[in-house]
Amino acid sequence: MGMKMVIAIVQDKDSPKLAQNLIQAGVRATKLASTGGFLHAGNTTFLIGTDEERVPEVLSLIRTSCRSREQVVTPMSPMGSQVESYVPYPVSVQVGGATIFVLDVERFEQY
Ligand code: 2BA
Repeated sequence: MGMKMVIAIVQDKDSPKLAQNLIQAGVRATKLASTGGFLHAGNTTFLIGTDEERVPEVLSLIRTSCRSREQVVTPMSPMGSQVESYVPYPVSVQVGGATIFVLDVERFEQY
């Protein structure tokens, strides 16, 4: 039976709920503190190694535990902007409920 690695990047706000739902379903996971490259804000990455046949269940647990939100970002002011009339105004971005990669696991060992 094939094994998959599900990598799910979720918002910090959703991570306790997802962790709890995974445990309840008997799905093993590792949580990593991560940082979004664009927002430079904290998010959480879950590494979930699971049998191939449980992947749909895992994806549905993620889908029901996480939701997308609008986040306001204030862009950094350009250099020297303090002398001129640069007004950095906040822009809103939609941050997804979860960004998911499903990878084939070539080999799994535990010692
Ligand atoms: P961030 O990189 O902080 O991105 C947060 C949100 O900002 C993104 O939400 C997207 O709506 C927007 N965004 C990101 N890059 C952008 C760009 N170049 N131009 C305009 N808007 C941009 P999501 O797409 O839902 O991504 C949420 C988080 O998932 C990301 O946080 C990042 O940590 C991760 N992620 C998304 N796509 C990824 C990928 N292809 N590889 C690795 N990590 C990814």
